[in-house]
Amino acid sequence: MTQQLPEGLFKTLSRLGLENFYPNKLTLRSLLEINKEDINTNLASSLKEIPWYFLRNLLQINAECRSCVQLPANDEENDDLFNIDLCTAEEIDNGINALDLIVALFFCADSFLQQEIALRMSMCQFSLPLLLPHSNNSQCSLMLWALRGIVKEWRPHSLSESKGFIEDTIVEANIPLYSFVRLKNSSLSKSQMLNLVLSRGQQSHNIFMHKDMEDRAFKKEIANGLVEVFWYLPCGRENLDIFPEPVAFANLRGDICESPAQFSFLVHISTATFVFLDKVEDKEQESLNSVKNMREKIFLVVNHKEQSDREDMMSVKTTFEKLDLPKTNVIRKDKTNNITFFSKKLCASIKTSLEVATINKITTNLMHEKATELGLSVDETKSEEQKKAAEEIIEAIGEQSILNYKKLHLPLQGENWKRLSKLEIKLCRLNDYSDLGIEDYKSQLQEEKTRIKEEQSRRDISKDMRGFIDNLCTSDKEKRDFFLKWMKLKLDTHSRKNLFHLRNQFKEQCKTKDAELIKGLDKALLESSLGIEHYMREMGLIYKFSQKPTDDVSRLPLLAAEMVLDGHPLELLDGDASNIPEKWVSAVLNEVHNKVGKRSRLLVLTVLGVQSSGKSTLLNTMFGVQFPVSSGRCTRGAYMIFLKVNEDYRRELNYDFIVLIDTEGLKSADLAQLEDSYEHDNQLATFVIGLSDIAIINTAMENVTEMKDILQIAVHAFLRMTHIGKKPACHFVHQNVAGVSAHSKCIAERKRLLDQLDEMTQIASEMEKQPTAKLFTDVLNYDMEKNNWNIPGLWHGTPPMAPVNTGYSEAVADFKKHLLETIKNNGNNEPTQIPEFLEWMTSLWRTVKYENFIFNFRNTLVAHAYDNLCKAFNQWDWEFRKEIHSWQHTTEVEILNADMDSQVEVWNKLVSDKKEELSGEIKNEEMKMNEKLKEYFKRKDQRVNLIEKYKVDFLNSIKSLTNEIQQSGRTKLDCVLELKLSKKKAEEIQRKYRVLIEEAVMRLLHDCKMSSLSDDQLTKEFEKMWSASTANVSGLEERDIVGCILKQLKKNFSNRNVNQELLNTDLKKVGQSSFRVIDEHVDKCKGKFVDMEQLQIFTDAAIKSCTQYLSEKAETTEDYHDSLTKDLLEKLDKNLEQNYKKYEANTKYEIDLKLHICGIASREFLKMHQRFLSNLNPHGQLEKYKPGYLSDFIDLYKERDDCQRKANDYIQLCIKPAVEDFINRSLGVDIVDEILTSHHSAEYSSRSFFQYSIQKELLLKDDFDTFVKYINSYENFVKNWIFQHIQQQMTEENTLYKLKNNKLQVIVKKITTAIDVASKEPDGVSLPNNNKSIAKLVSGIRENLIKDISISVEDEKSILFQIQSTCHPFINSVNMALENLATQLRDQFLKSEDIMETVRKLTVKPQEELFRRVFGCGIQCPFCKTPCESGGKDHTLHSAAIHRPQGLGKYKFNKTKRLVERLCTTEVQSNTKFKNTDTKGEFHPYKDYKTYYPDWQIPPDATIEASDYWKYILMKYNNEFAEEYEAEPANIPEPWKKISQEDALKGLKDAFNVK
Ligand SMILES: Nc1nc2c(ncn2[C@@H]2O[C@H](COP(=O)(O)OP(=O)(O)O)[C@@H](O)[C@H]2O)c(=O)[nH]1
Ligand SMILES: [Mg+2]
Ligand SMILES: [Zn+2]
Ligand SMILES: [Zn+2]
Repeated sequence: MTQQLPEGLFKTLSRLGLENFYPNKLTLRSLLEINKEDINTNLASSLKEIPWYFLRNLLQINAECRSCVQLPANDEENDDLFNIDLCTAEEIDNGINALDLIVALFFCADSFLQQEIALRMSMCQFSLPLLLPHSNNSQCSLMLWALRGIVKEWRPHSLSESKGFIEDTIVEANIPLYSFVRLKNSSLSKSQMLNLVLSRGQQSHNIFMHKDMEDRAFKKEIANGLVEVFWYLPCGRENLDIFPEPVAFANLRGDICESPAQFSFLVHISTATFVFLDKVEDKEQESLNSVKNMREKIFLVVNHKEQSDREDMMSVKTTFEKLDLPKTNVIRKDKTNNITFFSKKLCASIKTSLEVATINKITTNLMHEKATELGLSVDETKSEEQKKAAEEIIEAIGEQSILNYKKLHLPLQGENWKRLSKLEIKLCRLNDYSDLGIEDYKSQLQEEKTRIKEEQSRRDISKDMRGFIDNLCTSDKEKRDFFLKWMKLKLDTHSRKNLFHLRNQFKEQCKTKDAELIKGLDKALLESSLGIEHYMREMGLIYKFSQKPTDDVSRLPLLAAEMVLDGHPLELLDGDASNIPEKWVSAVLNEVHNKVGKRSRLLVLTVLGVQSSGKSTLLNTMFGVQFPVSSGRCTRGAYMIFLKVNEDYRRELNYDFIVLIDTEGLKSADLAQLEDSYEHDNQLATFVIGLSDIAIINTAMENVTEMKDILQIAVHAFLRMTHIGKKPACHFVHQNVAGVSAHSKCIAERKRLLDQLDEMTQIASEMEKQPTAKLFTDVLNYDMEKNNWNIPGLWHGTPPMAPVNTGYSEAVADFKKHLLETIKNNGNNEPTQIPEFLEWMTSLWRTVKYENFIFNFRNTLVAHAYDNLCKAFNQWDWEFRKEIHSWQHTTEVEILNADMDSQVEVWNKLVSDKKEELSGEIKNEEMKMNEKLKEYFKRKDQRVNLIEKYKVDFLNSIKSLTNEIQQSGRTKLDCVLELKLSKKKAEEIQRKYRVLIEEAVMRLLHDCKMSSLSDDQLTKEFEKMWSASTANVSGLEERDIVGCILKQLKKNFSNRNVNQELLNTDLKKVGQSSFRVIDEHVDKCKGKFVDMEQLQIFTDAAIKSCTQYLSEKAETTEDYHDSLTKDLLEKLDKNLEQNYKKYEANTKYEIDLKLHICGIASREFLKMHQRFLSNLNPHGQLEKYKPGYLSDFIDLYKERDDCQRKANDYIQLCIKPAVEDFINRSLGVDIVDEILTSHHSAEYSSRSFFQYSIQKELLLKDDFDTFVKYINSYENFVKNWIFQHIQQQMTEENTLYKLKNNKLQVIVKKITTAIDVASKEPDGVSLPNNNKSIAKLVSGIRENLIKDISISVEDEKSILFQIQSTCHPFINSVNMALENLATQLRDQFLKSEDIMETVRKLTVKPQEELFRRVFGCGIQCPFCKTPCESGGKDHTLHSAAIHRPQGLGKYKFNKTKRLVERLCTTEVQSNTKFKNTDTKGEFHPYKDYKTYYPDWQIPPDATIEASDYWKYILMKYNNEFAEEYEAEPANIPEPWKKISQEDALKGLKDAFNVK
């Protein structure tokens, strides 16, 4: 391609580095990408940079962009002044002719970029190309298409009076054209002359480029033959306007002989053609002759120079005669009059010619025709087909009203759609239900919704819509873009014509402030507007409502996705209906997500501000996009444009797209008087701010009250966002602030602004019932310096002739640069991808529809983030506990192994040292956990920013976790000490008798040696002796458990003024029968409402929970300890504290209740103590050794080797219990670990998932009794559930056996090693093989195991009594016996089936660990009794994913006794009221439940299906529940009856975000 280019063109293009873009390969799309260069403000430093610099600046409407054609002079290389070669070479490389640059860019730009360039050039008030020379000069083209996008407003003097104005596409506006051309010899510059003609006062501006503009002029290489055009437009003020009517000027570059076609074309379409000349050459004569038939239109402008020779003047004269020109058609510039004077003369003559009424005005048709006739090409022909297609659709509109047309052809967005939107709001507000029950009302609305949806889905796609879609469905993107552009152009023209009057009327009426009229007009305007967006909206609705999408319909999202990626705007919020087509937007954006390979990190940038404050202009200037700009738009809503980030820039910026959201219709001054506008604005602002990463608040300082309103709205929105964890960056843009002093002046202004914002924040936070925010900076990261931007006014002068202010463009560019840089440096948070964006969109919109935004926000992203944190927290929690359990284990063994002969004080000291150590240990773990939490909140992948506000909860949880562990750890140490003391007592007794027995055995042996006796006889003798010696063995003394408990109870009341006498009851007698609440238990003051029944229910539950605790404790093999009673009473206190105050129960109640419970406790604990003592009982211990002593006796008598038997006894009686103890102490942790890593681990991972698992299981099990248990004895139910679960898990694949066996192996190995070590002297030599070494060996073994297990010395002594063997055989025997023990235990493990039994004996109880993990705070919803499932140990707010119909929590209507079918989640959004004991029987609105239950968070259900689960349960077991609760069955709303089990399960899954 490039080879065929003419040399000149090729040279120019390649100098500019554009050769690869020729022809028309440079796309607008590619220029819209966010680029590294966007923040580059350096001047172009090489020729190849020039085009890009120019385009970048032009797209930002910087009127200085043309100055880049000249590179900065390179002084250093220029020191050789006289080197001529060098000079010229440099000249060439140093710049380019500006016209060449523009022509080159038009050659390379695609049709859409051409339009964009033209539009921006026109905003800069540059001349525009009308005819573009073709490279090979064979054909030039008329740039109708390129100019079509330009729309201007002006006020001709004929309309000055009426203040009317005209708005039109400039090329279609029928404006008279004056052409300026020149001959080869012409010394006057037409461009300069035109600039002079068109300049007036301040508005002097280089519209046309001319030689004198630059220091050095560069020769035109390719721009000859270019015709530029410029439109002069009046503003309607005599003193400012040069011409009273619009006038167009054309300027042909190069002389006419070079471009005869252009010349001829211009003469044909112009009102007048001015030919500039000094003299006429022969060839030119011919050219001029060719237009002789239009000679009246030709004017010769002759420069009469001083030294002009006669010959030149003669040539002019000849021409004049030959053409037979009227005399007035020659204008002579004399040497005396200067150029300005001459320009005035020219101007005057144009003015006169304008006054001629019959002046011919050009039309696009005429231009098109002439161009074709003269063999010029027209750029528009390329898209002829699409033009026709668009016209066809427009023609179909015809003369009918737009309203009518829309009804027929775009029916889906009509009344039904609006009604549907209203219904959705109603469903969220539930305000005007009448006599219907609220659930019924809700269902009714739901049904209407369904009906409308069905109705909508039955409509066929209209012919026009089909046409529209068909035209978009082309694989050729260019064709599609052409079609869209044509549609837009045609629709705009159509609307302009139709809306003109309405708009003017509207403007008039706004002054009168007649709200009714304004409302009417506003409606009329909305109804009459029709743009592409309406067709696109319809497309979305077709998709939304189609129930069984055909192929045609299901490919629509893909189509729209392509368009989004091409930079077309997508409607996000339909402001007409106040709704978002969620399904459609999601489908489209998901397609986008897929199309970009699921890498769609979005940066969302929104601009908010008063209508017509220049928001769209700002975005357009900043990013080169085309949001509709106009002073009279009447659309509302929000549109978004996706801008790709350039491939190379993505890594750096960390985003793939920048999404711009432009809002329309916010706080439009005219509409402010309409009633619902404030709410509408609030919705819009909250919604878009919630979606944004960056929000720009655009203010035009002109109107302070308007600005205040907008700020107020924004502050509300920001406040809401902090609550839900979003913190968009916020920038204030102050428009129309200029001047150098602005900055310093503004410091005061800004301070004032900040003060105002602070004030608004306070007001807003009170309104939102979130009074924590005091300052604006509490809500946002706001920096007075960095977040305020002053932007000078857009226009430099008075429109329409004013160019864009360079200051404006530069300030905007600066702002953009700053934004991109901060984005780049702000890599903290994980960027949002499309799916998350959609999630936000849905949840924000859902919440916006409710009145109480803050309390109603629900978002699965937040829920997920929270759930993940809970999971992590649970894991840390367990790690913490495990660490402490393990420490505890070692310490307990250590204490038990402490020297038995020491004084009690020594042990006390040991234990208190250990308590210190424990504190240190715990502190350490606490620190670790805090660190983990901190680290977690630094993570980038968990969306921690959303859950920032829960951080405090979790920090507190760590604290209370620490306290709890500390407490229980200390108690355990106390218990061990207690155990040790009891053991000591037992052993002392045991020792006494052992010595006695052993002496007796020796005596007996001595006696018997005299005679020879059989085994039987020996045994008999032994028995006699045994009975005699052990006859008086005393048992251990029983402690006064009842007394202990009573003491604790008194202690519990010690700080309070109660009659101690009351407490001196005989505990043994109380608590035998059930506890009844009596009148003396409550203070029945006047007017107070006390519900005795509720108090009884509460009391029963409290007692139940205590007895549960008691039986758990009493089951263990441990001894009673005072801390158990203390814990019990504390538990009860906590329960009372949370609940009983509201029942007005008094101290007598408390005393009676506590006595009752302590009575039960005294019996349980006594049993426990007795069992413990009987396990330790010295008599029993001695009996254990009886067979041993007997064997010893016989063996001694017979002088048999006792080695093997002794070794076996040693293992069985000393080692085995220790081994079992070891397993019991450590197995609990292993079981928990096992369950937490098994395939069921998820169920315990977080409270909400646990709830989900249980409820799912319940549903599938489908058993009424289980439901009753779950609802009414929740705690118990959960415990049983867990226990059963453990049982099941432990049985599966012999898990328990495996775990036990693992432990066994560990300890056996340790023992083996201990034996090995003990069998050697410290220097490694074996112990001598004698009898004495055995004692050494045995105590050696014990000492080696001192950290692992505890072996009783007393037992050892019994076994080693009179051992005869020598050491080495004994060692062998011990090893063998140990092996046997292992086998024996293994067999025992395999056989043992009672897992419950095993689990009960464990020191660390797995069921308790798991229960603690999932049970949470145990608080239940005050309305429906659903348990709280918030995470952490301490949380500020209780919450539950789904609530239940209140009847399930035993609520019934007073009158009818029917179960209440209402859901708290519905009531909190309605106007209903409740009364209960908390409200002292007064009615209180549900909406303000926080007054009574500030620590509950009950948001409305996200969807109507969310509570299907419990609706289904109530529906299914309505009668059973009624019977169970002694009530009448609930009134089930009709639609609930259609809910199936699958629906219920689905609702459950949705509510818990389980996929
Ligand atoms: N005088 C003046 N006009 C402006 C300025 N910014 C925008 N405009 C014009 O105000 C009108 C409305 O602008 P637009 O961007 O559509 O405002 P939006 O409704 O906030 O999006 C357009 O005609 C703009 O040309 C400005 O700073 N000064
Ligand atoms: Mg706008
Ligand atoms: Zn509830
Ligand atoms: Zn809670």
